[in-house]
Amino acid sequence: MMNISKDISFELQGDIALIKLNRASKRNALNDDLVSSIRSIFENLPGQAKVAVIHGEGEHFCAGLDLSEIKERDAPEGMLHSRSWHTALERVQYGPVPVIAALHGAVVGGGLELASACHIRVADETAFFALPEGTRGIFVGGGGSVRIPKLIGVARMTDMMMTGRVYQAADAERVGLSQYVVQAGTALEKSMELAHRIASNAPLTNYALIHALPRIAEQASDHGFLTEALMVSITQSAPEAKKRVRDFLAGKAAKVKAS
Ligand code: 1HE
Repeated sequence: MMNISKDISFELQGDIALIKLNRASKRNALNDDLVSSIRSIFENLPGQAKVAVIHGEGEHFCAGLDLSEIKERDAPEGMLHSRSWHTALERVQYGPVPVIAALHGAVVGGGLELASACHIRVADETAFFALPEGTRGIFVGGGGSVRIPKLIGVARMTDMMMTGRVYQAADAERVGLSQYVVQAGTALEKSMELAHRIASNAPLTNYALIHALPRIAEQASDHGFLTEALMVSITQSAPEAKKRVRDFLAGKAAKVKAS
């Protein structure tokens, strides 16, 4: 049974799970309740869901950690708090389905950590990305130091945290913080379009992309080649894959088009 906060909403639109941060008055800042709701939603996704899309209500995707909660926290509490984010965002990244983040306005601090746990980031032109932890005298605690360098490299993340550098949407796409940049107000629409496309993939291929690809990237090459061979042999043995290949050979499936 899902136990979710009033500050987040969940609905199933066909086979797409739509999750909305719904705390616009605090710029969707993530308090403990919201973090545990994110965990609960991703642990309890209904079986019909093939893809999830996460977005934010109001002018901003997410202002990051709710700073009002850290005032009195001591070191052991801080440790457990950070670990609770790790667990929740691990459920997002390594859950059953691909997750798309539809971004606009502030994607900062823990908001960027949440976005970086998703598989695809679609930003509209209003989106801006920053890691104000550096200037707040703290550090990333929601897995950002592990995930964000994989998107943009250690040097760019160091710069963001040391100097407070803010990336606007176009530059963010150029450096790899997002994979798409779209017109203001259309990030959700574009995300839904991509979600429908992804939902039509063979489920085992999507699963391999979520679970095998990032792990292969961290394996030594010879292990990676072996894992890859296992994945391709398993995916291609599924009846669905055989049908898709037969359809292509019979001229019944879409060709790859230049645009
Ligand atoms: C908040 C938060 C928050 C807004 N925690 N309350 N993140 C940050 O350091 C980013 C802090 N926030 C901002 O820089 C700005 O709020 C925004 C650029 C996101 C939005 O600006 P704006 O002008 O639209 O809103 P605002 O007037 O600044 O904020 C509206 C309200 O939301 C206000 O509260 P109010 O009661 O006075 O109305 C703000 O205090 C509140 N608010 N952001 C708490 N973050 C796992 S470790 C992760 C570590 C981090 O994420 S650190 C980075 C935190």
